[in-house]
Amino acid sequence: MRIFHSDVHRRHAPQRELSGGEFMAAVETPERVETILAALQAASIGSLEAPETFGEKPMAAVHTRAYLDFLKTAHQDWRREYPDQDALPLIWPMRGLRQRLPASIDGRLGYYSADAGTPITAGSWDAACGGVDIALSATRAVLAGERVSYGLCRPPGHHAAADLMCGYCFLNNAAIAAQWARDQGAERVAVLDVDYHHGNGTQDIFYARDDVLFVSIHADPDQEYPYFLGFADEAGEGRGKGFNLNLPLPWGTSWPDYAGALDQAVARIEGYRPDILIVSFGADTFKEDPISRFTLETLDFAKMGAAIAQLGLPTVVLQEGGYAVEALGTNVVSFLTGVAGDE
Ligand code: OKP
Ligand code: ZN
Repeated sequence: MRIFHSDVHRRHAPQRELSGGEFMAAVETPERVETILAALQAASIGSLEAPETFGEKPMAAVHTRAYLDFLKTAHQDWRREYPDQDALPLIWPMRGLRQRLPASIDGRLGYYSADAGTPITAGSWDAACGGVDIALSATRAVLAGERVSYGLCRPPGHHAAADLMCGYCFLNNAAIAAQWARDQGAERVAVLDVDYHHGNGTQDIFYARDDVLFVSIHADPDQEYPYFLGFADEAGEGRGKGFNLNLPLPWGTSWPDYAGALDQAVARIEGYRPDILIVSFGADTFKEDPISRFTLETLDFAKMGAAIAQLGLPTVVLQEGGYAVEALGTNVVSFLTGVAGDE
């Protein structure tokens, strides 16, 4: 298995995040990647490679130009107004307010975000671009004939929409990879999102399209972040009707119920006959995850991977969440071992 990683993610290292009404130590940290790398090396599960550079064009096929330009200078613009703090929004253009882009950095932060839980630091843009390069390098490897590749993306991407940052995500690595695979000639692309949280950004980006199927298993948004998307009745719209499948599960879900949902997800993907499968993999379904409430165990990730491997599809695994840092590397290796099968 070809594995892609780089150190540029370290440039995104928010110290604190706003959660539960107070500033807490950030959970989406550079240590996440370090522990995964260490476990990958110990397991000698594949070759570690540096990503190639793809530039902004593949990003602009998914995100708006205005959003990319905002992100690129957001922290610099913020620093003209504020001392050395991470940039955070505090007001959004919600019901009854104008959908109009203001000049002020506070206004623009609100316009281009969906929550106050996604701090922008001086190096966030560079780190996010590095994540995209990793995702695209992993996708290129599979398009070139590798059966499975893994992109150790950080920051994660699946909450980011065309012009919204959200839930620790800035650029939607999986969506950019899916679109790029289409542009490289893949006719049908399936995205399977098994992160604990619904991939609202990915769903939104492809909601009206039938050339990218989005299937997600996640915590019920009635109980869990992102709260405002990810319900079972969201099936797609227009040409995309029938090409979005949400399988929400309640807090406390353990392997037997999870496996049932995974069977449905796999059956839907099989019926779609995609040329390539992109997996948004989050290990935050783990029982000890500090911000999540499913109860999967380390060996369940291997079963999850094996169920996905049964599809026999060219498969790109991209890292999303997973915050139980001590077990994170082991959980990722468990999953990848399952996906790799007998290779
Ligand atoms: C990103 B990914 C907890 C707040 C949680 C955002 C969670 C984002 C998860 N009090 N805020 O899907 O793993
Ligand atoms: Zn998550």
